[in-house]
Amino acid sequence: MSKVEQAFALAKERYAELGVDVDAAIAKIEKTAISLHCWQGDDVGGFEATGEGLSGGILSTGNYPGKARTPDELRQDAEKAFSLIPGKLRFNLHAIYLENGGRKVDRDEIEPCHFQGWVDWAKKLGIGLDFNPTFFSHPKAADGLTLSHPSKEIRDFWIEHDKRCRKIANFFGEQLGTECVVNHWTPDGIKDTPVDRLSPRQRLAASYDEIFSVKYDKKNIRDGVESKLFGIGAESYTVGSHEWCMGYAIKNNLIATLDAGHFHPTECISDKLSSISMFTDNLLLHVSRGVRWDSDHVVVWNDQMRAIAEELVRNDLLPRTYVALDFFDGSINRIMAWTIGTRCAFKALLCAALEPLDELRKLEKEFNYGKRLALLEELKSAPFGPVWDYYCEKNGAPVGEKWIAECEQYEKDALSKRC
Ligand code: RNT
Ligand code: ZN
Repeated sequence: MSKVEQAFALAKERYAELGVDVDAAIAKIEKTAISLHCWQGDDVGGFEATGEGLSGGILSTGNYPGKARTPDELRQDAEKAFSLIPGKLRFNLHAIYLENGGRKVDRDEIEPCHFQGWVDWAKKLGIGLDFNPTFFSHPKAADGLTLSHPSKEIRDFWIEHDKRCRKIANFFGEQLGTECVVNHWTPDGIKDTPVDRLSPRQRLAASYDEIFSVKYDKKNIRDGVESKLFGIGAESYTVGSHEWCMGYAIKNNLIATLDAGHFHPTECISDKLSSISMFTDNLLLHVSRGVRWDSDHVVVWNDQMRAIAEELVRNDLLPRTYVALDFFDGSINRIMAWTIGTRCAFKALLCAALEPLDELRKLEKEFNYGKRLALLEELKSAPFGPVWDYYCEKNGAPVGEKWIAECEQYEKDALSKRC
């Protein structure tokens, strides 16, 4: 027996004393996929090569060397991250990550063929792909409005873009045999207090109505609309607010995407999951970490991450939740960023699955809140580490800090050669 297995055996005994079936918990998390976002690999740059900088009220800061400059580099980097992460993964693309063969292909011209390279790669790895229309970093988004713009011409341009994105997503679903989750996020908003908060929201609804009037098989594509509180340069008004997106999603049988950084700083998405789960079939999460604002810091295993994971497990929401990540830190090694964030997300899920739920529920029902609190606190020092190590080993990923050296080696061998 290896040291990892020995420690695991003892930990398993201890959890059994607490009434927890460790093997069942591991099996549950092994079924859960996390969608790794491509955009951490190159600071939301994409491959349109138009020279347009990142806009839309989001910001990637930092200039750490070695970012991916081509689709091949991004794929190679992602594969490195995959090898360091234990668990089932998907890959989440944005429309700007097309392969245009050096020819300008505008957003209203993209086709499935521009993503064939990604599909081939996903097939090779046996993973699913998710997708996002890109409503930012484009001259036609310069007013801060896209699908809700007062000009019909601009709205039509973006409607066409999104329709094409859904067609591409449907192609992904068909090709890969797993539904492609499309997240629709528009940066639409206004810097200073608007006098008309209603018309842009009505226009946004009319635009989405047209986009979603094209029906696809749900086996291939699922659609979520992502809300937001505010963005840089759109501090006073966001067209697709939480109420708007939740209302639109519920009314139209879509998914309301919840990004952990898109609410008031003391508001947590964990508390929203049980409520929304009653009114939509599925949930789509953008697991992120806001620091003071929607800063998209790398996800860590903090209280918020723990609470999100606990809510998903306690309410048995994992089977109908699409877990995607959304952070972009350009100030550190980007493969480390991916690996830290995704390992933490899996870690949080596994830890949440190790609760004696029946017992805790029973205590709560009996109003025995003292014992409930006592047990929850004791659980915090239960031997989770050995279970996590075993889970990593079982799923072919490095145990403990060993992955860091692998990342450093990759930086030496590959990243440092990019200048
Ligand atoms: C922006 C949204 C959105 C983006 C990605 C790149 O605030 O969170 O999801 O981060 O589409
Ligand atoms: Zn997001």
